[in-house]
Amino acid sequence: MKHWDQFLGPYKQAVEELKVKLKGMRSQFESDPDHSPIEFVTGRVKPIASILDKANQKGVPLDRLEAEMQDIAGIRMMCQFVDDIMKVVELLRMRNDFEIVEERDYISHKKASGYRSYHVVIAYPVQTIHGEKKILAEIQIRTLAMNFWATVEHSLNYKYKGMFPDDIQMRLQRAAEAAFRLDEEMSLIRGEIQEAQAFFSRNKEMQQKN
Ligand code: 0O2
Repeated sequence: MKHWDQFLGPYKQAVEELKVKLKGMRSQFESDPDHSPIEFVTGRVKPIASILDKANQKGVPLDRLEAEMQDIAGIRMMCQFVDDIMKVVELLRMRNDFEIVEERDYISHKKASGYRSYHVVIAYPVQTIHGEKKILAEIQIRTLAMNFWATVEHSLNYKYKGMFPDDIQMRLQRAAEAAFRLDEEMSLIRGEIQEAQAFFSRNKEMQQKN
C-alpha cells in the first residue's frame, strides 16, 4: 500500500494542479466579453482496482504503468457546444506548462459503442522533493450531452462488464444518437442561448451591486 501511495502521489498532485489551472481558464472568461467555451472542469486519479483491471486487460506489466497507462491522472472539461471543444483544444495547445503527446478525436471518429469525446494526452511536469517528474495525464473534452451519455454508459458497463443485454445495447445506441441530435439542435440556437445567458449574468451582477 505504501508503494501505491508513493506511485500515485505525483498523479494526485498533477490532478489537483491541473484542476486549478484549467478552472482558472474558465474564470478568465468571466471578465471577457467572449462566451466561455468551458462549462466546468473535473478531475480524478484512477482508483487502484481500475488501474489493475485495465493493466490486466491490456497486458501492461506493472513496471510499465508509468510509461503506458495514459489516464491514471484524468481531467474532464465540459463544454456547452460542440464548436467549443476545438476552442478548448486550441487553448490547451497554446499553453507552455505541459507538452501534448497525443490527441485522439472520438468526435469525428466516434467509437463503436457510440462514445464521443476529444482526448488530449499530456506530459505534465510535477515538482517533487526528489526533483521534477513528468507524468502522463489524459484530458477529455466533451459537451454536456456527450458527458451525460458517457457517464450513464460507464455505469451500465460496470454493471454488465461490457456484455450488454440486446435491449440495453439498442437503447444505448439510440441514446447516443439522441445526444448527437441534442448537440446539433443546441448549436443551431447557440446565438439565442448565449444572448439569454449574457442577459442573465448581467442582471445577476446588477443585483449583486445593488
Ligand atoms: P475510466 O473509469 O473512465 O478511467 P481503450 O480502453 O483501449 O478504449 P485507451 O487506449 O486507454 O482506451 O484510450 P482512450 O479510449 O482514449 O481512453 C480511455 C478512456 O476514455 C476510458 O477510460 C473512458 O474514460 C473513456 N472511454 C473510452 N471509450 C469509452 C466508451 O465506450 N464509453 C465510455 N463511457 N467511456 C469511454 P477507462 O479506463 O475505460 O475508464
